Amino acid sequence: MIRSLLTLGLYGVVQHALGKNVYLDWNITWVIAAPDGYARPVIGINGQWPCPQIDADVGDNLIVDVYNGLGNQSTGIHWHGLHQNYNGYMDGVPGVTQCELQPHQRMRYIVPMNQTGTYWYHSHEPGQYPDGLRGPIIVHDTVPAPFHYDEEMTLTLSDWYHVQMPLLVEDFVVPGDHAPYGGEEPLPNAVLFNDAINTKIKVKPDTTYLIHVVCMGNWAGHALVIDDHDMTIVRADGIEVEPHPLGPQYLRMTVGQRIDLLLTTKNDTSKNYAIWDGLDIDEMFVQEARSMPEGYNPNGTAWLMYNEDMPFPPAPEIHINNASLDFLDDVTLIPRDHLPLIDPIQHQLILDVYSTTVDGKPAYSINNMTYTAPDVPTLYTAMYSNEDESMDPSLYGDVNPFVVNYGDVVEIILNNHHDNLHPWHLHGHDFQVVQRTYPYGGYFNGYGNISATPMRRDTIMVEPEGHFVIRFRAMNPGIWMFHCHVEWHVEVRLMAILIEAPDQLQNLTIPDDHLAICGNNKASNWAPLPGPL
Ligand SMILES: *[C@@H]1O[C@H](CO)[C@@H](O)[C@H](O)[C@H]1NC(C)=O
Ligand SMILES: *[C@@H]1O[C@H](CO)[C@@H](O)[C@H](O)[C@H]1NC(C)=O
Ligand SMILES: *[C@@H]1O[C@H](CO)[C@@H](O)[C@H](O)[C@H]1NC(C)=O
Ligand SMILES: *[C@@H]1O[C@H](CO)[C@@H](O)[C@H](O)[C@H]1NC(C)=O
Ligand SMILES: *[C@@H]1O[C@H](CO)[C@@H](O)[C@H](O)[C@H]1NC(C)=O
Ligand SMILES: *[C@@H]1O[C@H](CO)[C@@H](O)[C@H](O)[C@H]1NC(C)=O
Ligand SMILES: *[C@@H]1O[C@H](CO)[C@@H](O)[C@H](O)[C@H]1NC(C)=O
Ligand SMILES: *[C@@H]1O[C@H](CO)[C@@H](O)[C@H](O)[C@H]1NC(C)=O
Ligand SMILES: *[C@@H]1O[C@H](CO)[C@@H](O)[C@H](O)[C@H]1NC(C)=O
Ligand SMILES: [Cu+2]
Repeated sequence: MIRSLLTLGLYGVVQHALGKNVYLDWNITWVIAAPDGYARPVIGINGQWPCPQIDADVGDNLIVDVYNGLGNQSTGIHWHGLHQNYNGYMDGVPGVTQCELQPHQRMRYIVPMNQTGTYWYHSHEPGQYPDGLRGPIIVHDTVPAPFHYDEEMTLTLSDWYHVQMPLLVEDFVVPGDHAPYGGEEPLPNAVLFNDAINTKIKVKPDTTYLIHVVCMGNWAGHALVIDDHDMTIVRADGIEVEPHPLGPQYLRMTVGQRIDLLLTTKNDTSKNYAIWDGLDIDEMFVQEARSMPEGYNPNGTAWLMYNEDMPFPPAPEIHINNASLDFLDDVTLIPRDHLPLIDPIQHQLILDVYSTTVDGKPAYSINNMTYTAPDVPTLYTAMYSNEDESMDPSLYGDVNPFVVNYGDVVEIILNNHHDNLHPWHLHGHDFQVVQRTYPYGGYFNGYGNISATPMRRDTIMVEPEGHFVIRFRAMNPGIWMFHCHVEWHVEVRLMAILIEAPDQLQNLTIPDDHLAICGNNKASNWAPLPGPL
């Protein structure tokens, strides 16, 4: 006993001593940019857009001072995929873990870089990140990776719009013919690779690259193909997996997901090769009974550039529309640590999701309730109530609150009663994906042939009229969003709140600068109490 305590203490000290601070000073402002040739105001950082990639080593502390220089919009920055153990007030979700950071206000985020792999940051102000406020976070390991590579690169994928989100949202969240289909999402104007079109990625011959692919778009899923090159998956959402060569299968990613790939270039530098990104029209656009306008191109092309003097060929013809089953099923990946199925479950949550209307406007419901933003951030409601009160879901209002006890093995079953797919993201955790149906695979009706070592990730797609089952252990007291990552669907309130061990939150201390921004917020009638009750 004494020995293990000592070891723990020492481990903590060593970790602290090794880690460094990665300090960033951000002024968030409007910048004019033309990623696809069309100039428009986008949200950038320190006068730059694309927003910078953050690189850190595992064990570092990321410290970001954020000043909202936008003038006309509030913000809040979320660190997608980073677990924030006992640190949930740094999760960056306005209305949930903090007040909105209003124009001319500033606040500091301190985020431990405690996981290796590929993550990203983005605004969590509803509808904001597709206007540009997003970027990759790469957390490097301090020990050599279990797989070989020579060089690293990042590839971001995104759909892109010419019109700013507030205007698009105004047209989207209206009563209309398309209800109850959750509104008719506007079609993107472009497909971006590394926030540009016609992107040429210079590569060296006979070199193995570790490619950090980050899917940071608004809506569509992406199918990624690199002509005549095999790719091997080594991480999904930061979780190392048994190396999985894609072979003839396609890689499909939803918004929010990250995949780390190994790719070895050819010896021969006489040719360039197309990279194809097909937006997921099959299940996302067409299901909405939408007809594409004449000439609409849902595909983007970039290139692996071996030789700038040689031609840049068109993308290969890919038969993606009839080939849903040719996508790699990410549920078949095996985590390298072989963490066994967490069992038995202690708390099962069943979420039945419908698209519906509220006051005639498109909305989604979970168990017949639609999320309504609270006046006080839900984390503060939990923290400033007493332990017993905090466990009562009715304390939290219409935020689809799901209260779980500390240490419980939680299973979430999500039945998607909508004829469209949705990428679900859980903050504060990764989770085991116990099962997921194919499209129209029906609602939960018992377990199928489930893996003894299930895949873990933090964002998982549910297919139309199908379901998924995920599990995790509730060891991270906090208030965590569980939501569809499609920003259109956040606008129509497709979200729930996991209220995890709220009776352990009373002794957290919210930094003064986080409380200070609440002053003239929506939560103006609310003043934090001096301490726990
Ligand atoms: C932020 O940037 C804007 C635009 O360049 C500038 O006007 C403003 O003074 C900057 N604010 C801070 C606090 O750096
Ligand atoms: C906010 O300011 C930007 C930059 O000037 C402008 O393009 C945008 O239309 C404004 N948005 C709103 C909602 O007023
Ligand atoms: C770091 O990760 C370990 C293992 O997942 C976890 O036990 C610990 O609480 C984490 N610490 C922080 C500060 O996130
Ligand atoms: C590259 O060239 C070297 C030497 O010519 C050869 O040994 C190697 O097998 C080649 N690699 C590939 C991938 O063709
Ligand atoms: C998009 O790519 C697919 C697959 O290669 C192809 O069938 C389709 O014609 C392309 N669409 C357009 C508009 O180019
Ligand atoms: C998909 O379409 C291609 C080209 O039309 C065809 O060759 C292939 O057999 C089709 N696959 C399936 C599963 O229908
Ligand atoms: C939810 O609403 C649907 C449709 O209105 C209804 O059929 C169903 O019984 C309701 N479910 C619950 C649990 O109330
Ligand atoms: C269950 O899944 C495992 C791993 O995918 C597979 O090897 C096995 O054959 C499956 N069993 C049945 C009964 O389908
Ligand atoms: C906070 O309270 C919880 C339970 O009440 C306890 O487990 C935890 O150790 C406390 N943390 C600190 C830093 O006091
Ligand atoms: Cu969705």
